[in-house]
Amino acid sequence: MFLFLATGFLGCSTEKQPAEDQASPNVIFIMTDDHSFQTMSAYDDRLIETPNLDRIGREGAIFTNSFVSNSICAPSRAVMLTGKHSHLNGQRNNGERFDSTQVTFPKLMQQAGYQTAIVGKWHLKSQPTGFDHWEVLIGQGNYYNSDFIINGERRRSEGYVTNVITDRSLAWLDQRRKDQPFCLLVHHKATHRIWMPDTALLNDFAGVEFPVPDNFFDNYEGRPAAAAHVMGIDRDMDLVYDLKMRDPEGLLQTKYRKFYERMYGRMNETQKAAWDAYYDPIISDFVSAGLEAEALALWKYQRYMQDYLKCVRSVDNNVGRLLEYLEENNLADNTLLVYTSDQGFYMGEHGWFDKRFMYEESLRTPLVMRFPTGFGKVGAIAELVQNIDYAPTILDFAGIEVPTEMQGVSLKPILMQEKTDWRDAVYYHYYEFPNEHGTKKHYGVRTDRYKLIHFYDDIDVWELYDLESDPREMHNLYGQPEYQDLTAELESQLKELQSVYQVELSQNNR
Ligand code: SGN
Ligand code: CA
Repeated sequence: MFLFLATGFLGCSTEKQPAEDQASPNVIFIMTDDHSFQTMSAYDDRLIETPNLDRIGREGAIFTNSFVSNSICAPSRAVMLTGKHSHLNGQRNNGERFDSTQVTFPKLMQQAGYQTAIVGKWHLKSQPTGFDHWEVLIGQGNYYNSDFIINGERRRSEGYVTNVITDRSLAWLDQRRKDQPFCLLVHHKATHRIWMPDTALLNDFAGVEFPVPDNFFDNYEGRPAAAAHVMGIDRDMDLVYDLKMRDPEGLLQTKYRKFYERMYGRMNETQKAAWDAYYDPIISDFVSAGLEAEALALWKYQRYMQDYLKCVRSVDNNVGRLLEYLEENNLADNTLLVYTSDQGFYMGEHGWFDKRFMYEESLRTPLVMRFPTGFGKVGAIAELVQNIDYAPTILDFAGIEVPTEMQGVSLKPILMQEKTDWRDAVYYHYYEFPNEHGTKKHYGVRTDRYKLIHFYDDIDVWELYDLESDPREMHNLYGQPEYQDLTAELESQLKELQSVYQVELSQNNR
């Protein structure tokens, strides 16, 4: 399958390897954790500029309708590896253990002669399989001086985790065998809660007042499942833990002081000094301001944006380092480069942080790709794509047959502008309940214009949205007489998808 032309160099980054020498493209799959499309400027430039992430899409393709199938971490990772929905790959929620004997795209690539590696967040409990090299964080990992399991051995890596994951990825690229194509998964911890910035970026965005979403003070009318949330910036975002207000007297109300102390405590003296120099004045201003109610909620939103966006900037800078490396090492032209997140996130829309809901902000996820020379269209792709499609797409680019058991489909025909019948709806199913954010179990269907959701288990509520007239999903149209026909149509689309994807709506797995 591969053209193995011995180029005869090892570990010398100045020598050029002609891209044509290798018939099969390399793959670099970068995935962040909880990075919202609202904070990637190619999608939305109100909050931050992300020149490096945008560049991937500009030189390749940007998917403007990219969705996940279950908006939470471990399930999304299992979908990404297997190309199957959660009920078939077995990873319905974060608590389960991934069955690592399953067919995954890295395994198939390894069998086909690729060198495979993963660096960063794994979160699937079982040991990674299908990788020649793996160095993964333990559980969620830590922002500072995190521990990694490197091919089975535990080691602490000093530094800020986004920089460390990039350093380790580049180190692996340097020492890999140069006569084989490779597939490298770079899985960042950022931008996960509690959004701890790199000390080097703490002073970025100084004095910036971020625009507040127009539905920040949502009252959840007509949406009881949304009303039952535990992810409100006003009520549930913790001053000390989430917002780093480590007041010296310990008077601020917090449920999680000891968790924050643990994270703060991981920093070395230099890191702590930079941290305190930035946060201490904010803490004293906050304590003396005595904010309440709406003013407090808005202050929290601004602080949340400050921290979150610095984590995004660090991702963008580090993706820039990786892009530079690919150019310097003559790898840019024969590498399929993918950037995505395990799901989207709320930037204050509906008053929230976190994800899980089938509403747009967490159903969508950023997705940009840059292609090996000769492949792929440049520009915006509006087709409805989903994370079940990643594995088939990568295998297809690598020239490896896509197993029929994978439920996603390769995006390559769209990218090659080959005429193709494409899906007109995506299926979604979220299972983790009870959970710390109160999100009920639900499933649903989304077409290019409409969305039908059924919340179930300890609740039985349907929601219907017209995304054209109500992009913020504030008006639940379900049950209104004029929408009866549309509802029936969407219900039948939903049933059809459940049948195609082999979903059994039994009591425990609806
Ligand atoms: C942690 C977070 C939650 C988050 C889940 C899932 N709490 O439990 O806010 O929803 O992870 O996130 S924290 O106190 O530990 O930060 S996921 O991305 O891993 O699915
Ligand atoms: Ca996540």
